[in-house]
Amino acid sequence: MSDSHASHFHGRVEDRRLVTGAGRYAADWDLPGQLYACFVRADRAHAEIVSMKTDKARAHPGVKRVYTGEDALAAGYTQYFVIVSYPGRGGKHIIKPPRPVLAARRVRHVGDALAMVVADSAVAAQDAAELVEVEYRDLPAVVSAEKALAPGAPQLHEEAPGNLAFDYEAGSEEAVSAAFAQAAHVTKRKLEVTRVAPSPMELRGCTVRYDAKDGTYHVHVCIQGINMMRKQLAATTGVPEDKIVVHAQDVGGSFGQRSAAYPEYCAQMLAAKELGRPVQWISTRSEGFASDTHGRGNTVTGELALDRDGQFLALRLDWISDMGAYLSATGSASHTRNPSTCMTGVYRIPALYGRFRLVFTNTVPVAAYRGAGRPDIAYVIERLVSEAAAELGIDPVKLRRRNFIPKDAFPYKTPTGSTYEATDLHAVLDRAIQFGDWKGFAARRKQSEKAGKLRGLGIATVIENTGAGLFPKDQVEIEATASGGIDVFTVSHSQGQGHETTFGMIVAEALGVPLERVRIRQGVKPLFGNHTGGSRSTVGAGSACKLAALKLIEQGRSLAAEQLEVEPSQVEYAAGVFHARGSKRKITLEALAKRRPISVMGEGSFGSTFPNGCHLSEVEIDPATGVTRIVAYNAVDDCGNVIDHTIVEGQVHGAVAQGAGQIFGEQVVYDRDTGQLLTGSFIDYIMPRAGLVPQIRMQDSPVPSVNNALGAKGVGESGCTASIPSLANAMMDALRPLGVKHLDMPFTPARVWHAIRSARKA
Ligand code: MCN
Repeated sequence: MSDSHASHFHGRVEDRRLVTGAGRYAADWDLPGQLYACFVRADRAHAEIVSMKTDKARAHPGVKRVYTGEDALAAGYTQYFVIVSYPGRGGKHIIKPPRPVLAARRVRHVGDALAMVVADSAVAAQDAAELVEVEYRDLPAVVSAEKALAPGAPQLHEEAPGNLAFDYEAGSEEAVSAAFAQAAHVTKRKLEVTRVAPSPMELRGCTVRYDAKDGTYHVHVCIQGINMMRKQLAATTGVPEDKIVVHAQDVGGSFGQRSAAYPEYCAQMLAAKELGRPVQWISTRSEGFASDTHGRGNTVTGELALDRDGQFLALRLDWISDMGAYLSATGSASHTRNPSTCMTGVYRIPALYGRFRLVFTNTVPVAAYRGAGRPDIAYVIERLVSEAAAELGIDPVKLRRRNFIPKDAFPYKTPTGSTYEATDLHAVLDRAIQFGDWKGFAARRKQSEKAGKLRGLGIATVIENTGAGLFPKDQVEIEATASGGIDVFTVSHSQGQGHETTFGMIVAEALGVPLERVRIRQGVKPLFGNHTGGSRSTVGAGSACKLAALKLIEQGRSLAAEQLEVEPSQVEYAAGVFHARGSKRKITLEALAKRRPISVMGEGSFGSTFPNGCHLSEVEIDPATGVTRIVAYNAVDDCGNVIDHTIVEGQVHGAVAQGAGQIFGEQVVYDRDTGQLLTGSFIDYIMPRAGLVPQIRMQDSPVPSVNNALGAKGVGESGCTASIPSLANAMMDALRPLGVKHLDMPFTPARVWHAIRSARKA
């Protein structure tokens, strides 16, 4: 992308607002008369609440009311929305134990909210919250999903015996067993996909106002889209969706985490109505670590069966997901349907079988996190493939090529029921090995060796499904206004993806008008459609933008025909102007809209797209310290037609940085005995620093999608999906020659150093 970059781009439309401090985030709402909430949170992982004394807190100056779990139970705010509606093994459905929005009688993770103090000021609320006295009876805690499944483990919910929330399977167990019986070689690994804390810059926050006149709740909150938020709030509170108005302007990052209607928001709804004043709550960063959903958290045993020639015969997975103490809206789909959808990766594997178990533990709930299961499955497949190549002494590129789904097999129906749309895997790989100078690696490794360093080359060839969504269609409304502007209304909400720019470009290009005339308005009209997530907005809302723009031209054509006194078929349109064919008569779209604003709706159902790519990475390890540097990163992606190259580069760059973060440092750690959160701040939770992220070089190798009006495939998550396996494979490539057989992420200096020392001793 950078190489062929001849962009007309002069910065994102939203950037001036955002970098000059003119953005409006959750904490910027300041409603007249607003009160402030502070949550009392569990300081332990698992305990019964024996008693709670709130009298001192209630007597604290400025305090209006203290809410507890009993209030949540009395209101009936105990249920929550979970996307998964499909059955699992044996036709059994997912178990959703109740979760009162303030924990009642029992707390199940450090940070579980059990009381809410509402006061005149944030300081008063916080001071009073410290006066709430809780007497607990401690219960044993379990923070590992595997341990939670073991007999005799502490039990979190009586509704979920054995802590098992859902037992799901995909593929054919029989076919896989038969294929394994024929295998000449089996590569087996148990792999950790660590639990991480998505850490958007903006802290989570919400302000709720209740309008007693019409019984409407106005919820000002950081979101990924209004519809998903309303649906969830309604599911918990029983308030009809049309009585919930969600307001949001700018959102400072989400990565899946802001899609949930968290319990805090519902507790605030309770208070805003009862107290008759708006109630605001803004999280702190440490509170966020203990109450914002985490991501990933899978332990996967994978087995790849190959024949004598290195052809893949079958893949078997035993996938155990740590869901935390309660189910989030998205986590259970992220760790069942999403990985099973792309379980064959980019390979023709005749037999697939995966068993996916979702498990409750005494930890923060897990939800979708950039990629939502796709990086996890790509990691498992790509590590197995590279390990198999090493075990068999086959070049990892050759092994991949040998097993790629051939170009003429697309659209390709996978054994787990997906239909991959067309792409050209060999073209992507060819370009990548040339771009990343695969052949020159041996010489570069020698150079590193001379300097006393270990060099490794990692490859990942990955595919993921994006698009589709909870709501079966996406709507966009466009209005040509009397003031000459083009207003575009969407319910998809940008959290940093630059939709004001790219959606604006789609409309501006379809209408042939300057981008400055187009204004993207997110979440202000209650349209039908999906939230931003699953890298689906361009495919969904973006396509609807194009269809709406084309419809606007058609609508304008009929109106212009009346003005120009010709048949509509005689009216031509170009660059904002309607002409009567064969005459000089014309009228602009602007002039038409001045007479009467023109409003149209574009809508459609757009299926999944399957972006894919090959990322080559090189690392250099200092064996004396275990410190690793990423010395090269070359990405080739097929995301179909690109709307804007700079934005796509930014998306890939950010996602690769997140992948590198997970591979080299990020990990949520709980004390395995007490269940205390050990990584509750950025001192202990290692975010990727600028120095970790190398220059990321990118090229595209597009095959346009046939599933949507733009020919685009999603790109927002693909950098995570590819970088995690690519970097891990690079690490293993560097360490394997020393005799290191296995290492899990994160590849921290200490872990790498220990692995090198143990291998040398052995
Ligand atoms: N784009 C493009 N050409 C394409 C595909 C996309 O120009 N062929 C542009 C789009 O128009 C959009 C951006 O790239 O401006 C991402 O588009 P898309 O792939 O459709 O993904 P979404 O807009 O649906 O974004 C969701 C995706 C997800 S799921 C997560 S998580 C994520 C991500 O995007 N969270 C982000 N990127 C993020 N970026 C920022 N800054 N902050 C987050 O929270």
